Amino acid sequence: MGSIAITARADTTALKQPKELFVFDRDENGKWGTDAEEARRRVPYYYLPDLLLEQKPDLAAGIGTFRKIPEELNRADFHAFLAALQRHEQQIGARTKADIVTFRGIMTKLVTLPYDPQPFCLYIVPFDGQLFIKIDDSLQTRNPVSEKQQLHMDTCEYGGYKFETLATLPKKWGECLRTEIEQRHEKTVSNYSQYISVVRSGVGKVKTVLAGEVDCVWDYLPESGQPKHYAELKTSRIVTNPNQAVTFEKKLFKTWAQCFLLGISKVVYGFRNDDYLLENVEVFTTDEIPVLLKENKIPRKSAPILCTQSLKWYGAVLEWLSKIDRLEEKAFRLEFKQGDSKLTLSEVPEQNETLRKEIFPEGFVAWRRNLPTDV
Ligand code: 0WD
Ligand code: CA
Repeated sequence: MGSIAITARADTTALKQPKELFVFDRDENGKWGTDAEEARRRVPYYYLPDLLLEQKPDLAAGIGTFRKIPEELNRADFHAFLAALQRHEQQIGARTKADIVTFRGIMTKLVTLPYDPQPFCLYIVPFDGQLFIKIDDSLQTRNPVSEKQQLHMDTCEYGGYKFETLATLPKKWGECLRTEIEQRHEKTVSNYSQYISVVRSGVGKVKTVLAGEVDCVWDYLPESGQPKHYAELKTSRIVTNPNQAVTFEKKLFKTWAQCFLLGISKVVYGFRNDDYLLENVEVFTTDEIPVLLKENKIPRKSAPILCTQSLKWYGAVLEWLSKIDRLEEKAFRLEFKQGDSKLTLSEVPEQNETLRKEIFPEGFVAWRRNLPTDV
């Protein structure tokens, strides 16, 4: 049906400052809710005193008791998202203005493509004049790895959540019990609960509504949510040679895209050694990362990562996607194959019905159909 070369660039990098529309969350039992106030009461707050760091905490400690949500319950869940969107629209009495509605992680894949060309398969489903974009969950397979490598990957995954547990409080500092602050290293690590922020942003004329997971509040949470008060937490191996520096740059670039898309202003990296002990912590502002990447003088084989190039590409892709016919209820596949120099768009009529069931809850369809089109 069509394609876009990955060398395509828009003239402008003018992105609208992301504005949070509402939030929702998943609780410790894995149950999604639509109540924004409840989610705001349960969002974690960043708090990592130097004293804790001086003890070089073990990020692998307690791995045997990890409360890990089963993979099949941890997919990007459109039903949960659209149920929350419906509740928000009912409260304000209007449809959310948007050209594209999707998850932030999907847009991260698009933004980072020029410097990290990983294959993906997305589905684009027009409904009510808007494009809903979903990832093909069945393709989220992993390459086979050795037992040792798997153990290392599992430990790193656990270590990331352990770092979150050590670096955040379950509520504001002043509302925490002393034990909640001081006994965090003994707390069971879990990835059941999740706080999701839904923001409106866009490039040029294309308006996007993105839902993305947020780790914690950086300082305080204003009445009307401004995503600049959030922080993203990450862990990485300490950087001790140029090769590791190049690897870390790529991670930092992906983290920049992830945060930039939601308007999150702080990134906190916890650096661990080969024994999974936390050695130090560094805070980056999202805005400074493009400068760091551009000016970092390390020996490298490839060209430095330029975030502006990524944004011009993102602008070109969104503009191209926004031209898809949204009036007819068709279904499309947007694919990037390994080694390709373009994204291809094709119609997938045979998947139309299944995709619509996967994406749209009945209540949302009924709600939108009953809304007058001019509000
Ligand atoms: O394949 C899955 N199970 C995925 C689930 C892939 C992508 C997203 N998700 C879920 C998330 O858990 C969340 O509920 O979708 C929702 C929205 O996600 P998003 O913000 O659009 O996702 P993204 O930006 O890709 O990732 C944000 C966080 C990750 O944080 P880190 O710091 O690791 O980037 O979502 C989690 C993870 O905590 N997450 C995953 N958890 C388990 N398996 C995965 C995954 N494959 N991908 C992201
Ligand atoms: Ca994180």
